[in-house]
Amino acid sequence: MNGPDGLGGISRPGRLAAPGEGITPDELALAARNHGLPLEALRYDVTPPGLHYVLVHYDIPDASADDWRLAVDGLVRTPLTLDLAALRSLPAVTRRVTLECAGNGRALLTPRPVSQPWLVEAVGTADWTGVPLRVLLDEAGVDDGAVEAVFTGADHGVERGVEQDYRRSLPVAVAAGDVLVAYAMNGAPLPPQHGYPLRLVVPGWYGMAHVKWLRGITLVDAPFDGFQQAVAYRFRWDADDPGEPVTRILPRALMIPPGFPDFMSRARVVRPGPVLLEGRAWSGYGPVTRVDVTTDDGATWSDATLDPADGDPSDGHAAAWRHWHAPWTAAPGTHVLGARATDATGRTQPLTQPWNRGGFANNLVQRIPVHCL
Ligand SMILES: Nc1nc2c(c(=O)[nH]1)N[C@H]1C(S)=C(S)[C@@H](COP(=O)(O)O)O[C@H]1N2
Ligand SMILES: [Mo]
Repeated sequence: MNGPDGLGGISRPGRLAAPGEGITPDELALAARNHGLPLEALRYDVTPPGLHYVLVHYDIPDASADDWRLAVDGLVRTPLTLDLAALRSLPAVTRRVTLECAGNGRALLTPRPVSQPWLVEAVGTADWTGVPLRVLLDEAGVDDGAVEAVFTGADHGVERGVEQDYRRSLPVAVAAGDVLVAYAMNGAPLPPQHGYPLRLVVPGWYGMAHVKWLRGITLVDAPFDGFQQAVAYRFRWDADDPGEPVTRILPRALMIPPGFPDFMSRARVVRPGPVLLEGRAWSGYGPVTRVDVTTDDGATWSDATLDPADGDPSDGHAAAWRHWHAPWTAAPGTHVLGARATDATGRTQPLTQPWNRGGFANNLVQRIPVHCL
């Protein structure tokens, strides 16, 4: 079916859903490809294979580790071309990192930005193994004039009329910090959907920065103005606003929905008596220092107990989620549960939706209706 552009709608601009407009077939197709974390899987410190959320803009490329090459070029003294064997021969590090899509929460917004319709489940935690990016940058020798590193994936597509390879940049100072070029996830080669054979991992940053199927790193002397940097992933309030870039992950707590679900509505059923409320909390700005829990839809809040931070704390960076728990005694009736994370910088979760046109970084407190029977 051809749209007004004569190309089946491939150059349609981004849009907001009309009042009362349900999820469209296009959004359903995206949701079927890009799945979330089943919330009961919040029970695992490290998300088991296949349960980590997935977000792929175009197609998963056909890739083979045997002939994969990573080029490091642009403003460097010695351009490099590395194969997987060369990368594996360098000292490896493993980091436990919680990854979250910047669009998490989008489908709950009013009006709804029409795109991948996440509710709250676009998150997962993995142990990523690879080479610190700074090792490769040191080996190549970054020129003083370089301001950003541009990362290119092997996937190709068209988005709002712009044909492109998936590309994102980081300022050189960020790239030379805590960033990994990873070839393993949870001790095994990356699965195809998570970037096989090579991806970037940028602890603390929303998912769009973690370029998968990484084939090129180019040092440039001006801020990168590619689509995924200058058009997408910006906080805008109207279509003409140049906006601010989306960067680090805002705090969020999620609760494992207690009891058992109704098949269609996923409303929860619990029995009267003690119920352990538990979940995970994370922030890309610093350690989560507090989680508050409500069982009366935000009328009152009480402190949950935080377990020690997970993963490797050696660099003091809060890269993985923390487990939390709180006791509750369920009484017959309907209750709305929620949890609210606060981090060491004082950032916390809003109680009313933080709307923007792309539906990014919507860390509104999760609401879980529960029927106690
Ligand atoms: N090359 C490439 N890298 C990419 C993407 C992509 O479409 N292509 N999607 C990005 C987005 S928006 C997210 S949220 C994360 C998702 O990573 P995951 O699928 O491993 O969870 O990958 C990022 N890296
Ligand atoms: Mo994303």
